[in-house]
Amino acid sequence: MGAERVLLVGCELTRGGSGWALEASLAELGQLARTAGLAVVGQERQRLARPNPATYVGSGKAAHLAEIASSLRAGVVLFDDELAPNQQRNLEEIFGEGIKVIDRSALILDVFAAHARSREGKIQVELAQLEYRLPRLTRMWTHLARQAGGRSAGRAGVGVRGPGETQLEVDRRRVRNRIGRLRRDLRAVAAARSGHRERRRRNRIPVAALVGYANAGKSTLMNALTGANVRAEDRLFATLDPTTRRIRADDVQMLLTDTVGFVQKLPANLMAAFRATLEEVVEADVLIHVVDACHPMARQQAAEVVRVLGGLGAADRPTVTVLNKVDRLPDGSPLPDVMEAGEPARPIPLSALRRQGFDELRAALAQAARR
Ligand SMILES: Nc1nc2c(ncn2[C@@H]2O[C@H](COP(=O)(O)OP(=O)(O)OP(=O)(O)O)[C@@H](O)[C@H]2O)c(=O)[nH]1
Ligand SMILES: [Mg+2]
Repeated sequence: MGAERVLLVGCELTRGGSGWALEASLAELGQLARTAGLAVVGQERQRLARPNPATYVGSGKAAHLAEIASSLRAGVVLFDDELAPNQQRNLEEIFGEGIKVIDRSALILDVFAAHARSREGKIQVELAQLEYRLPRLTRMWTHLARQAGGRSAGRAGVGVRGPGETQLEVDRRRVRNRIGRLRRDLRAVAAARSGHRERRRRNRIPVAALVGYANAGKSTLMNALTGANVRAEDRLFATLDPTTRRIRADDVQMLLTDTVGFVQKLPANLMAAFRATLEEVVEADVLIHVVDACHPMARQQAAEVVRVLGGLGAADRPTVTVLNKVDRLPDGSPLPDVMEAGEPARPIPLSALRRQGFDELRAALAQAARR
């Protein structure tokens, strides 16, 4: 069986753009789609003053997309921006049977679900997926079928429990119950994790956390510095679960943690669900911000990481910024300028693959840890 065929759709809002060129955002969406095992068969764009409340794109464009999708034999139409539940439903109606409509958030959740290994990671992903799906459950699979025993079937309103509920209401209740359960499980795992951190703190071992955009080379650097055997691959979200190892930076013993990378437009409920994992980052003494120096959007990627860290309350943490993959930069080409205005330290050029720049990194780490 071949991979499922997907048509990408990106919109450029003429107001309130994010600074990401549409092309770059679509390229990243395509990379995410391939990571999820989909085959990208086409790309469509539209410039919009504001999203159409019913169909996100304009209604003429929606009809046009239906034609293109069927001529390309695409089974999935993937939107780069988050669709409201009703927009998704309306589009599915326009595209007709056999064509699924999903958005970047749903895709990211799928990729996370496929990569989660630890119990905690799996709980976090399932929680985020259910929260995403809850408002999107439809009557499609239920046709308002009344449950057996529904006496007051005709008059049962939303929120009425027990006999008389529609199948949709039952489904929603099940999902809500499951969400409640997952939240409790997560609290228990998070408590164990914070216990670990507490012990580390008592042992006074400083912790450095690798942070950065997805695919920047965090795990490769982790492996090179610590001899760990973390999976490092040329795809987004290769790492979800945090790994921690000891390192020596000059005369300072430290712990180094590798964790999930960021991309733009990470779904908010995913960030919330990953709070416990991300606390490893938030509570680190030092951050190593790994930037892919070869990436055409290096500057925007670095800014996005800084923005996400700010949202997590870690913006003021001592940070060592490294420009990774310099071995791939053509000779004489300038390093990208990724520093925020007013930042004192210069970024350290480095190659995790060739183990270049490590002395300077160790010295900077030791200095930051002693502070
Ligand atoms: N040329 C070159 N490639 C590198 C370097 N560091 C990492 N890579 C490659 O970049 C890709 C991504 O590396 P990872 O270490 O998995 O990146 P990551 O930041 O951990 O990615 P996620 O876990 O997905 O966020 C892999 O194909 C690496 O081989 C480097 O210094 N030079
Ligand atoms: Mg990784």
